Amino acid sequence: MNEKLFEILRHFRLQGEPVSCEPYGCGHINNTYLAVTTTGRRYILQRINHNTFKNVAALMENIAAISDHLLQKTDDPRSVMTQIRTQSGETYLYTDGNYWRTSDFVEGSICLQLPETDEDFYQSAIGFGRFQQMLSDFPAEKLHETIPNFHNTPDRYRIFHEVLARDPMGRAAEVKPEIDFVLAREKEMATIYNALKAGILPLRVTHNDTKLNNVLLDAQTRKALCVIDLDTVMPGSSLYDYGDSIRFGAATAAEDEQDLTKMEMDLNRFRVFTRGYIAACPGLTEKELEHMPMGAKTMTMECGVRFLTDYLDGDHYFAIHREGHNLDRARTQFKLVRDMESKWDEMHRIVKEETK
Ligand code: ADP
Ligand code: GN1
Ligand code: MG
Repeated sequence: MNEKLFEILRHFRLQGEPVSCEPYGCGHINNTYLAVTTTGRRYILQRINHNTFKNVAALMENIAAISDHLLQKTDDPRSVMTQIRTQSGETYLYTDGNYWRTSDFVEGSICLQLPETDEDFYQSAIGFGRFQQMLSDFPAEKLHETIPNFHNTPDRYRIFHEVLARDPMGRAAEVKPEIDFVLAREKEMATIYNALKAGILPLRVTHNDTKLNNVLLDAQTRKALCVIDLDTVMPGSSLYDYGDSIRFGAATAAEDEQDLTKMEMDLNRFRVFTRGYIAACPGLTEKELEHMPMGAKTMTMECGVRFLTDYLDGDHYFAIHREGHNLDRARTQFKLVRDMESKWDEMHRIVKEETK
């Protein structure tokens, strides 16, 4: 196995010869490895999931354009991911039916699965907020849509209905309470999509996958350092980024926690992230601010719907590490949605307080 990975690594312009290459990180989509060479340099090697990303060339063009844009706005090269080219100058390698890319490992950084302190979460808000702000003058027409309808929540529901009707694994009967939970909120979950379509919310260039583990913090200062996982950067709503961060980082337990009594949305974390995001994105409109709680709820619900759909469909999309993994993930999201519903007025009050 390692020899195969070394062979792939040798296609890239690395400093030194590869000496190790091991699976790394907690992503659900790509296969990620940490590679080390004889010089001690470290690299991230990824097999790009081309089931998810159908057009890898377009995807890599997006990443190159975004990184160039960001690089022009910073003096710190560690704050932007650096892709390593292949010996022939390409941004990715296609071999044996797979697509591979390599980037510098961002040294002296940490990547968290849950915030350890409020300040960590605040810094992630600064990181993602600043990223959004820096892309506010990026020409959106240059971007390819890497996953069409990615945060089109009504379309996620449409797919859910389709899979439910087929029920290919015969799993629907055992998850009736979850299905009912999803269906009861279908109409409300179109709010953000409709507001965006009607022009009430502005279309921006957004990251669209703002989990805490997609932003690196500086290990020494613990300040926001570098936004990673740029595969889904596309035109979207700031509420997608804000909401997805709340979904993941304001949660009191891991995304796949099986003990649901541990899962809540922490209002203090909600406040801290809201404060950081508003500080880093001074251009947010009144309508965007007003819709923040709905953004958090919608992104959480949408993610739960996607996990449940994948469970019903036989787990083809999200990598699973145990039986029922996607169902566990769906359940944590629904528990979070329920908790947000019980804290709804407070969420609105907090946004108002942080806007003043
Ligand atoms: P996925 O799309 O599967 O989530 P990511 O690009 O997010 O893949 O990478 C998975 C994990 O690998 C990240 O959460 C992070 O821990 C780590 N990682 C990725 N790129 C880098 C990098 N350039 N430097 C340091 N760590 C990285
Ligand atoms: C996936 O790639 P990763 O693990 O950062 C997914 C997100 C989901 C998330 C749930 C391209 O993110 O949309 O919110 O899992 N990414 C893609 O953990 O589908
Ligand atoms: Mg990721």
